[in-house]
Amino acid sequence: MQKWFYSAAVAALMTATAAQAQTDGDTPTVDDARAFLSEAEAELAEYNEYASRVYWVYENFITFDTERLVERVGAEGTEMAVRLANGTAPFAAIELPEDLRRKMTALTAGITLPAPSGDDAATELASITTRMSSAYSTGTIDVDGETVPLNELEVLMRTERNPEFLANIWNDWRAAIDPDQMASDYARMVEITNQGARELGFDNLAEMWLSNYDMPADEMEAEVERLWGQVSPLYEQLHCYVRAELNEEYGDDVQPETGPIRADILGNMWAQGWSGIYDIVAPEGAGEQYDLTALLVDQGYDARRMVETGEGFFSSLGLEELPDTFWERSLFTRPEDRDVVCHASAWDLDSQEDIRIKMCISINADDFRTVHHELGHNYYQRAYRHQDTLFQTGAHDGFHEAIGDFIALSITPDYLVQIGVLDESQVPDASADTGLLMEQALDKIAFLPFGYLMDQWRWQIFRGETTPDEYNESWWELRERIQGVTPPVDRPDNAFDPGAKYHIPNNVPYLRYFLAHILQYQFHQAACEMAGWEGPLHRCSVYGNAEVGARLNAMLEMGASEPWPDALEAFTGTREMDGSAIIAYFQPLMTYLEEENEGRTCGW
Ligand code: X8Z
Ligand code: ZN
Repeated sequence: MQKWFYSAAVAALMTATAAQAQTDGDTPTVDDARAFLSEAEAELAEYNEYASRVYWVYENFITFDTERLVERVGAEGTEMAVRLANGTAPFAAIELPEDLRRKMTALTAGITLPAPSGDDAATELASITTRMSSAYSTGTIDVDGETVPLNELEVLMRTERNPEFLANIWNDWRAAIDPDQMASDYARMVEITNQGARELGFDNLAEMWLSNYDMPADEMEAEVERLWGQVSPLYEQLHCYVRAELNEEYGDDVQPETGPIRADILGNMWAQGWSGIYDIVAPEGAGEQYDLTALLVDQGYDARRMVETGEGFFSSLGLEELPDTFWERSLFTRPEDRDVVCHASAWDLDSQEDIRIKMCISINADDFRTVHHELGHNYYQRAYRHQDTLFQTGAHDGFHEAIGDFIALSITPDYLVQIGVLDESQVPDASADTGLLMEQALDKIAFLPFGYLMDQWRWQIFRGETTPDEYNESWWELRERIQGVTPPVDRPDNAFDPGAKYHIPNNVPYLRYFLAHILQYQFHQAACEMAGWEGPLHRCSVYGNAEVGARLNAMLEMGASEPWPDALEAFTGTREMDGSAIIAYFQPLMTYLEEENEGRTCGW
C-alpha cells in the first residue's frame, strides 16, 4: 500500500471557522478555505505516517492481530476522509484560487473507497477489505504434494509448457482465494462504497474514480476510449501472430487456429504479460538474442544486487542515492516463516526520507524490470516531499506508474554492456531488432487490453450494470471481447476469477497502468530526443544523461501541484496523452507482424 494511496484516501477537516460561517449563514471567505485546508493537511499528514507504519507491519506479518490493527486504522482513516470531504461543502459555492480548488477536489474525489457517514459503515468496510486482502495474500495451492505460494506459481506459469499442468495451477489458484466468501464480500463492499460516493455528490464510485484527472469524469472516459482506439490495432496484430505460433506449438486441441487464446498458455497467471513464452513465438531468422534472466542468474545476482543496479540507473541521471534506511527497512525476498503481502509495492512512510520497497524478488528479467518500476515510485515520492500534503502525489496516478517503467525502457543491450551484465561481443546486431521488439511487445502491447478492461469491469459494477450474480460472467465477457482470451477449463458456478488478481481484492484502481503504458513511451521518446538520440527508439538508453535526469526531476518535484498537462509539458513538451509514441516505437515490429499475418484471419 503506497503512501500516495493514503494522501488520496483522506480528506479535509471542517474547521471551526468554516463550520461557524455555515451555521451563521455567512459565506466563508478564501482565508477560511485556506485555514480549513491547512488544518486538514496537518491532520492528514499525521494520520498518514501512523497508518503507513501500521499497514507496513500488517503487510510484513499477516496475523490475526495485525488484521485487527489495520481494520481499526483503516476505519479511522475512512471516517476522517469522509468527514473532511464533507467539510469542503461550504466552500463549493465560492470562488477560490486554483491551488485551493485543486486541494478541495483532491479531498472529495480522492477517496478510493468512501463509506457513508454513521452506522459503522467504515468499520464494516474495513473488515471486508482486510478479509479480502488477507485471503489473496495468504492463498497457496498444492503442486505435486508441495504447498506453493503465488510468487512461485508465477514462475511456473512462465516456465512450464505442459498444458494440462498449466490448466491445473491456473484453475487451482482461482479456487485458492475463497471465491464464495470473496464474491459476497465484494458485493457488500460495492454497496457501501457506492453509498459513500453518493453522499459525496457522485452518481457512483466509477464517476468518483474518474474524477481524479483534472477534467470531468465523462471526458476522461472518452479520453481512455480514444487512447485504446489508437493502440488496439497493434494488439490485434500481436494476438493474431501469437495465436498462430501457439497453434503450431500445441496443436488444434490445445490452441485452435481461430477464436480466443487459452489464458493459461501465455506465460502469465493473468495473461497480462506474455514475454514468458518468447521462446515459443520468437521470429524465425531473427538474429542472436541474449537471455537477460540467464545472464543475471549466471552472474550470481541476488535480490539486493538487482535493487542496487536499479538505484545505479537513477544515480546515473544525477538523482540523489537512496538513504541507508531504505536498505535497512525494505523487504526484498519472501520470508519462509510467515505470511506477507508479496505483490510488489513502494512506500513512503514519513513523507521525508523513509522510503522503502516491499517485494518477493525472483532472479529474472521480469522482476529486474519491476525493481525499476518500484524505485520509480520511491524517487517520485522523495522528489515531491516539499509539496503540501495534498499535492504529495503523482500528476495523476498514471504518471506514478510510468516513471520506473520509463527508466526500464533504457535497459538496452548497450546499457547492459555498460554495467557489465553483457559482454560487448554479445550485443545483438540490427538483425535481432525484430526479436528485441517482439520480446518487449509481448509484455507492453499484450498488457494494453488487460489494463483497459480491469476497470471497465469495476465501472460496470459500480454503475449497477453488472449485478453480483453476473460478476464472473461479465469478467469473461470482457476478457473474451477485449483481450481475446478464454479460460482453459469451464468455470464453476461459484467462480470469482477477478478476485484472483491482486488489484481487485485490494481495491487498487487499474486504469493507471493502462495510462502508464501509453505515457512511458511518450517519456522515453522525449528523453531520447533530449539526449540527441537518432537511432531506433528501442536501442536508446538515457543511462548517465544528467540533462534528462534534471528535467525528469523537475516534473517529479511538481507532484500534483499543477494540472497533469502542465507536468507532462514540463518533461515532454506536449500537453496530451497520446498513443503515437508507443506506435512509433513498435512500428518495425508491426510491419513484420502484418507480413506474417498475411492470409490469416485475425480477430476472434
Ligand atoms: O501492480 C503493479 C506494480 C505495483 S504498483 C508491481 N503493476 C501492475 C500489475 O502487476 O498488475 C505493474 C504493472 C501492472
Ligand atoms: Zn506501481
